[in-house]
Amino acid sequence: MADLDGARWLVLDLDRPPPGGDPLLADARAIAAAEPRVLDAGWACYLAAPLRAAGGRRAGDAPLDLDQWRRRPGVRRAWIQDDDTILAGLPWRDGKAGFEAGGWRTGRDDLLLIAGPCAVESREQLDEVAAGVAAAGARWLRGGAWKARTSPYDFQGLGARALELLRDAADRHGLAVVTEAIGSDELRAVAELADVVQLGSRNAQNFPLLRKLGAVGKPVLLKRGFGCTLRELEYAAEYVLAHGNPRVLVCERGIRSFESATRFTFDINAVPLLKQRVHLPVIADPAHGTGQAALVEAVARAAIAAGADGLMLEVHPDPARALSDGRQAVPLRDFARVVESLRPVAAAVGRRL
Ligand SMILES: [Mn+2]
Repeated sequence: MADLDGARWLVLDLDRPPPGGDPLLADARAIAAAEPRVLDAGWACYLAAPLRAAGGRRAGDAPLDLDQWRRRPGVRRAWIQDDDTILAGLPWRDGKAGFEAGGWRTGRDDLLLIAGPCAVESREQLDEVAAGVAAAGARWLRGGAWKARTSPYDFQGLGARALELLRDAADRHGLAVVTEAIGSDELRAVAELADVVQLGSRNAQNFPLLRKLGAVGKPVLLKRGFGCTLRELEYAAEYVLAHGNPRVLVCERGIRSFESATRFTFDINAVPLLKQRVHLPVIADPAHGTGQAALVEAVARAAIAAGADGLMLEVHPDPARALSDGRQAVPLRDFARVVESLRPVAAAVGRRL
């Protein structure tokens, strides 16, 4: 977490498209040169344009004439902000359209349902799951190609072959593909075949990878690290946004607590808190958040009631034989019933599923 040290940002939302080269920096320098008092006064100056950001900051709290900045050519809006979530924070969204990710449009009433096995195990397994979850209303097919497993002797995933299977099954059943890139090597392949790139909980603060996700050209689903604060999740999102990718979704997937009755503790607080702090879609993962299939439905309902924009569920045709995370997988034969049970909750909070 950044040490704010009393520093504050002057955020300038520039509405002129940058003209090439490193134009934002040029803009920043031009404006700073024209307004030396601002820097002399110890004010941090952060100049941001759509998808690009540059600047520096210094501690200080001299009074600042915001109106003077708002009158400058090319400056659409100007405001002062204390924290570093400049592009992820709510003020940045104002007046900007949402985005499209895997056929789903953010900022609307319809909830995003993501479902699939923890890991891609075979063509047959994946095809059966894809058909079942598509029929029940899922839009994205999940499934691990490379798995970041705790033990080196656990199933590590089918790798590149799984990506092809995902693409094929998703295309046949009208789904989009979201799958995890566990490292830089895998990222290239995932970005090519998947519709949405997932960053896993164990990589939540892998800053080199977060920077690369900024340039990946596909939407990114960021899972919260199970040992990360919400502020750290917000900053992970800010990394991706600041490195050029405006399409970021954040996912609460449970944190490690003293409680041992469940695998992780789903942090229901995270859902409304993130909605109040960032403009990014908030997805809930009650499978990893509980680790128990019998709890998934209830926690999924709670997450929708709390304001989640989507759910990610693990589904398996035969959980007892799953190669990973079988205990938290909803059996495929139960999936449609589980989704049905969520619909009244969604309707009660003005959402559609
Ligand atoms: Mn899993």
